[in-house]
Amino acid sequence: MAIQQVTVPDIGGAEGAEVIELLVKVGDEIVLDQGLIVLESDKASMEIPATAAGTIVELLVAEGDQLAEGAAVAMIEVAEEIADAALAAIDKQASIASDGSTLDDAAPKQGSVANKEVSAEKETSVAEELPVGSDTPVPQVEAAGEVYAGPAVRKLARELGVQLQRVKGTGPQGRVLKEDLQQFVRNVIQEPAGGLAGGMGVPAVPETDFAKFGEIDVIPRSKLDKLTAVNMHRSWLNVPHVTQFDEADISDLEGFRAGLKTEAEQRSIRITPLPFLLKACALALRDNPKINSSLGRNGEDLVHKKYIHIGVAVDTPAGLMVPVIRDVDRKTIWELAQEVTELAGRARDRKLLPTEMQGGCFTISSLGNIGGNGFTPIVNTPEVAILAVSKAAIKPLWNGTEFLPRTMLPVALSYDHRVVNGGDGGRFLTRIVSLLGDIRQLSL
Ligand code: CAO
Repeated sequence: MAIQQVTVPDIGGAEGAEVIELLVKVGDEIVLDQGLIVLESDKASMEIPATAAGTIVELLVAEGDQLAEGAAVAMIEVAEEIADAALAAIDKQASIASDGSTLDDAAPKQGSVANKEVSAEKETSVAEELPVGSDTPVPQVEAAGEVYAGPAVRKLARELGVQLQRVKGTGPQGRVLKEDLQQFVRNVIQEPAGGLAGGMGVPAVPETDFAKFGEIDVIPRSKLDKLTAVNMHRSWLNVPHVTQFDEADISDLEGFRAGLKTEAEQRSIRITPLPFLLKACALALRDNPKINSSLGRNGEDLVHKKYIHIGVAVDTPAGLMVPVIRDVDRKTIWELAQEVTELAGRARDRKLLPTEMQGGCFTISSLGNIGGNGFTPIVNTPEVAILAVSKAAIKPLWNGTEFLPRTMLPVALSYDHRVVNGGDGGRFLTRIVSLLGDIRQLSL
């Protein structure tokens, strides 16, 4: 029987990801690609799949561990028929290895790297302390001295000048998480500072004892939900938002889409209005480069991007995720439809890589299948604009002589008013509406 070690694959440059769930235990029989553990990084949660079918003989990680690429996850006793093929492959690799090492030699090396990373986390912080007034209340610290925190958190603490001992950790064994650090800084910022006239700042919402008013359940929020909250709050506080509304007449587009039904079935592709929206946004972004930009150097520069990558907000049981579709302007409607379905599916199965959620220039948030006739989305910084799409409805439209029943799609564009002026926003949204209203322009 061959034993195979499963390690963490390339997780897209994430500095470390936390084990949030063990999906198997020692003795479990597993199939190829079956999820073994769930990792959660700052950007995504993902399952690490089995690289062979067989039996789990050893699990090398526990919930709360921080893992990097190459860290050992589990040992699998490979099922017999696969083992023969695997052994043949190992023999072949061993015979061509120039330094004479075999796969068995490599396994402990990977394990020792992972172990080193874990033990390195348990060290005393020497970071400088945040300059807080002596009368500023500070969250309670469980224990002085040693602090449990991952390398990414330590790095952030150093950058912010926060002494980690002062931060209350809410992770396993009191480990300090990134959100704890962010909450600590938020608390400090929100406290009335003696130096500011009138104690200006964002007043904290007072704690409420809800149990006083009736029965309650307290449910810990998922890491993804908490990260989304931090991102939303940061965008909301940093970006002066303006939201502009319009309606696109998509009657012809809907007719065209209905006509694609048979071909879509043959191609096994589900075609919704979303790929057309992606295409319209890509063309409008190409014509309005200011919307396809980000602020650089703290507002000193505007970074124009020559690529058009668009994020699509996906509602998943674990929380909101925004996979990014690359080079939307260069893809066909069929390609876009297929990619949206594939990425949304993997987002819901927690199989997206962090790199698949990076590099977006613009975001579409569609609640079209849910309902509502409009909402004001929050800009997904460092992007400068986002499009909200609501449910299409048939409405009477005056054509100059009579009212005609037309399918109208409500759209709303929120933009960062530091970068995008009303005129820019208006032109951009009008272009999207015009493209959606004229399927010929969209396909050119
Ligand atoms: N008006 C009317 N019907 C619409 C529509 C719209 N604007 N958009 C989609 N539909 C229809 C689709 O055509 C489909 O029906 P048919 O199969 O009969 O054609 C049905 O609604 C279901 O669509 P869908 O939601 O499965 O697919 P989609 O391509 O429209 O959207 C995705 C994919 C991933 C964007 C969506 O499933 C999703 O997760 N939306 C939520 C995004 C979100 O949470 N935004 C808020 C973020 S801020 O909190």
